[in-house]
Amino acid sequence: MSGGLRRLPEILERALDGQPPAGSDIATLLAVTDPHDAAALFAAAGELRRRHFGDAIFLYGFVYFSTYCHNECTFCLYRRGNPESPRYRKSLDEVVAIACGLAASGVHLIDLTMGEDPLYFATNEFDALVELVRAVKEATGLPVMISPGKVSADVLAALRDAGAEWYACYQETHAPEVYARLRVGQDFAARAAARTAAARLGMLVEDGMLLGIGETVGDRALSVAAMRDEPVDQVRVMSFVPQRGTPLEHESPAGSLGELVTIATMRLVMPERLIPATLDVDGINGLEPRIAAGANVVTSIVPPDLGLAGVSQSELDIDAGLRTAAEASSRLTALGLRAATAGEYAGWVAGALERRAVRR
Ligand code: SAM
Ligand code: MD0
Ligand code: SF4
Repeated sequence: MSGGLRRLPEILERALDGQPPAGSDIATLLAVTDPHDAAALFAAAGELRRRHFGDAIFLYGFVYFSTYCHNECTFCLYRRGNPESPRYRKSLDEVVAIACGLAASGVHLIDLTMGEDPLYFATNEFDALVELVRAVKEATGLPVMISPGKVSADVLAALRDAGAEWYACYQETHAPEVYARLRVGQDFAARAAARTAAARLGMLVEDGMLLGIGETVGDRALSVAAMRDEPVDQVRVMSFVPQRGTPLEHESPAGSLGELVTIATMRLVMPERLIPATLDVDGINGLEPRIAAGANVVTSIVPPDLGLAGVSQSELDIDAGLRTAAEASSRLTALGLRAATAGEYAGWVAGALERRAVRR
């Protein structure tokens, strides 16, 4: 056992005692690979999740409504010019119908996600997007998250006024030199500033990091600490999944242990924040280990047979009907947990919005 890991029991005990790991202890946790150490880490993370959220898990419906994009992120299937990318753009009526179906299936939030679609970005004209948010909000009555890429504060304010409670925009890595190889040609500080602007406007915000894109454990620790210090309410980690037709196509996929260890570390560092268990990396079989590592939101629930894609797994488990609220709920029950009620999630959002308003 290395010197760092000898400290593990002490770090976990302190975290359970209300002292979140900080400084070099974050990297110590992120470096866990031994199965016994990992099990102890996950148990502590699960206990902290239980204290803050009980046995209730939130469910997010995912609508990737436009896969057109002007950017060239090296990790992404949907980057501009990739002939292998499925391209489609759903109409407002289609999106509303999809969102209503998701709402009826029991999800707690609708995540409206798009590439940086030239339809809006080329003309800097986002009125149609604002109308889309308004229509989905009106038809479902659910909290709405918008994942439009990097947009201006004015656009964010209009999206907020149309009913979007949440803005998701992931930095991927908080190490600028790693970022430069991923989000080629996209300004590092401007992307982070979009999140800050959203928080100042009183929106809830999500940031996220990717694993397996050439980062070190130190870079991962930098991301966890950066997200802790940002005004963000939901913090995500996803393993990079290599995509056909992209510059990183032949990289080897990140093993899943790193993502689980990162979820658990984030739970210890930020016990009260929302942490996704995405179905977009390992499909429905990825739910159980991520929840066991301390996640409390199932994301990337996608209705089957509507021609909708995931992001990192464009097809896995979608048309098989396994990325559904019903399937997620039954997997949660098997873990002794349950899908939250709509009221529980709406209550959490209302409380978070209130805290955000006070901090402004
Ligand atoms: N286009 C918007 C943007 O980039 O902000 C929103 C959607 S984007 C497709 C959502 C996120 O999916 C990215 O920020 C990235 O974290 C994740 N992602 C994309 N491709 C991925 C891949 N191949 N493996 C893992 N995660 C990926
Ligand atoms: C997910 N595939 O929830 C989606 C996506 C965008 N806000 C979320 C990465 O896992
Ligand atoms: Fe476009 Fe988002 Fe993919 Fe980057 S991650 S290429 S911005 S869809």
